[in-house]
Amino acid sequence: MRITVLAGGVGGARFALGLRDAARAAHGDAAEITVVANVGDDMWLSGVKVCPDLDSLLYALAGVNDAERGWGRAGESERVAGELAAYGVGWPWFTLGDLDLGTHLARTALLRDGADLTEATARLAARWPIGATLLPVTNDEVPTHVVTDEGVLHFEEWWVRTRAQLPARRFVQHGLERSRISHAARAAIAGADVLLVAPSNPVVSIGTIVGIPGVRDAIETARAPVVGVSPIIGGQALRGMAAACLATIGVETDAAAVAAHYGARSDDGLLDGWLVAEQDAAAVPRLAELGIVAEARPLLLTPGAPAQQVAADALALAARL
Ligand code: GDP
Ligand code: FO1
Ligand code: CA
Repeated sequence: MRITVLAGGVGGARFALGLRDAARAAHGDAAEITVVANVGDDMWLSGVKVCPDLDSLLYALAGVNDAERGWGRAGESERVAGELAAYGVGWPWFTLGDLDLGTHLARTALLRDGADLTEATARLAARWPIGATLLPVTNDEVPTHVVTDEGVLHFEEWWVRTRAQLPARRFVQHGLERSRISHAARAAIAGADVLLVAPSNPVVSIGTIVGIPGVRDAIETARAPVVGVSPIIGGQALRGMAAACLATIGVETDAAAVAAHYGARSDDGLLDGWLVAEQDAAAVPRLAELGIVAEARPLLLTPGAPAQQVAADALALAARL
C-alpha cells in the first residue's frame, strides 16, 4: 500500500506521525509512506541552506523535534547563533540552533558536493529510521516572497519577524515558472495507491506544492483517490498564519471554502474527498454539490491515538472512493 502525502511543516508533520501509525496498524510492513514536502519556505541564511518544512518533517518523524516550540530540535543550544549575532551575520530574530545548524551544514555540504535537494534530503533522513520517504516536491528553488506595503519580504521574514502583522498583499513563488516537479515526487504521486493532502497551510504550503509545474498534471493522471484533511476547524486555523494567508488570496477561513478553493478532481481540481471537523459538518452536503465527498470527524492532531485516528479516517474515506 503506497501512500503519498503532500505536506507543509508543522501541520504536515503532526499528520505524518499519525499516518505512520495508522498505515502500520492497517497494512503492517506493506505500508510505504512518501511525504512530498513544500520547499517554498527554504532560504540561504548565514551561508547555509535552511529548509524549514523538510526539517520539521524530518525532526518529527525522527522523534527529535521540539514539540512544545513547534520547530527545531529538542534539547537545542544556541552558542553558534550568539556568535553569528555578535558578527552581525544572519537574521537576529531567526535562530539557527547548534544541533539544527548541523543539519543545515550537512545539507549544504551535500549540495556543494553536487547532490540535488532530493539526494541531500535522503542522506539526512538515512540517519534515523523515520519510517517514510521524505521528498522535496522540486529540486529547484522557489522561495515564497510576500508583497507588503513596506516592500517584498521572504516568507520567513514576514512570518517570524513581523508575525504576519504586516498585511500581505500578495504571495509570489519566485522562480515558479522555471521550476519542475522532481522525478521522485512525480513517481511517488503517479505510483501511489492513496494520495493525501495534509492539514497544512492551503496557501504557502499546499498552494506552493501544487503550483510547481508538473504537480497538478501528476495528480490529475494518478489513479489513486485524493483525500484532504482540513487545517481549518470551526472557522479557525489552529496556529500559525493560515488565516492571514487565506485572507490575502480572498478565501474565507472555513473548511468548505478551502475545499472549494482546492476544487473537485472531477472539475480539474485536487480533491475527491475531504475530512472536516465535527463542528463543520454543515459543510458536507455543500461539498457534495461540488463533487467532493466530505465527512465530519474529529480532526485534532493530538500526538498518539487521536492523530492516528485522523489519518485512519482519511485512509478509510479514500478506500471508499
Ligand atoms: P507550517 O509549514 O509549519 O506552517 O505547517 P503546515 O503548513 O504543514 O501546517 C499549518 C496548518 O496546520 C495550520 O493552518 C493549522 O491550522 C494546521 N494544524 C495544526 N494543528 C492541527 C491539528 O491538530 N488539526 C488540524 N486539522 N490542523 C492542524
Ligand atoms: N520560527 C520562529 O518563530 N523563530 C525562529 O527563530 C525560527 C527558526 C527556525 C530555524 C530553522 C527552521 O527550520 C525553522 C525555524 N523556525 C523558526 C520555524 C519556521 O521557520 C516557521 O514556523 C515555519 O516555516 C512556518 O511555516
Ligand atoms: Ca512552512
